[in-house]
Amino acid sequence: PMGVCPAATMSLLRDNFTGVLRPWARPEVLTCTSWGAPIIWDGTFDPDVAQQKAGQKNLTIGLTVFAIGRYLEKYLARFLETAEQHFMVGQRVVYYVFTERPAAVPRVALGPGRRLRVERVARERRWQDVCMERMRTLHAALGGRLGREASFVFCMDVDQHFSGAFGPEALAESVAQLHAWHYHWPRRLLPFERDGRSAAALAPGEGDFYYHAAVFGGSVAALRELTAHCARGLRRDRARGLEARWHDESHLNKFFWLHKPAKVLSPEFCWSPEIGRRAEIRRPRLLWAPKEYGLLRD
Ligand code: 2GW
Ligand code: MN
Repeated sequence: PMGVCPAATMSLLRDNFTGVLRPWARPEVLTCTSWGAPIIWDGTFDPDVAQQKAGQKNLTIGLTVFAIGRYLEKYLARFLETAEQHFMVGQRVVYYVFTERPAAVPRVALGPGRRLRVERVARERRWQDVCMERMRTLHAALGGRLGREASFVFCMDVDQHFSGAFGPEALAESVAQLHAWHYHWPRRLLPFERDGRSAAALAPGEGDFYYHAAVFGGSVAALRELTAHCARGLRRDRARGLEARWHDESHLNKFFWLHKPAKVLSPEFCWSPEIGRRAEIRRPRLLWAPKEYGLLRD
């Protein structure tokens, strides 16, 4: 079956960060990539062992989120409250909220070992620029205090909430999220940027998976590279009057094509309830809020 890994890959998997993976526990899905990175599905790891191992390393895990304009009132409180219940419980966590209105950030009760920092950013006029500016802002933050206090960081969209444990099984040098709408599509139909003039372009036949920019993570060093790459590509495209099909997400997909992620998260980690039930989606960890583009994208 397609989910079974070759022996060489299996030994790579055993050496993986958590060292607790059971890829054979989900024979009906793909549990490793062609380059030997584990694809994390529910049941392929032991959350208790992952937590215990991460605890021994005494990590600080960063979680960054942008909440600009109406997205602050609409999504931030629930995102943070549910992160308190589910994100890296038992580890040291530092939230970084980027907003143009620090005073409006809701006061969320934080568990022990968990802190929240608020960073002021300028508000971009176009919504596309709100999304794209994140790469440059993250790059700067990773080179500053965030980079000094965290060892691993996850960068997420705010228009979603946690609905299940999102723990240290998701940590690795670099982590990409399979896009819930596209994980079972044929590769040639994936919505990569195909315009060869764009820095984000992938040629026909290129592209492993379509990754979702709502969740990506990794070590500070890896994320410094990722954000630099994406910010550079966005800047080059803009200088040529181009904008990639899915904005920063297109550039993220180009980066992960060139620099393969060390770990891939199944769509269970960031699921869209609008898709409906799927047998292979056992326990979603994050759920997207319904899209209200008509209301919010003006
Ligand atoms: C973005 C688009 C239209 C209207 C508003 C905004 C907006 C985004 C905003 O007004 N304020 C704000 O804080 N944001 C932040 O950018 C927020 O963290 C949000 O979750 C993130 C991405 O925007 P979002 O969630 O509306 O876009 P999605 O869910 O369609 O995102 C995918 O595609 C984007 C590029 O078009 C990004 O790559 C994103 O990471 C993807 O998940
Ligand atoms: Mn989103």
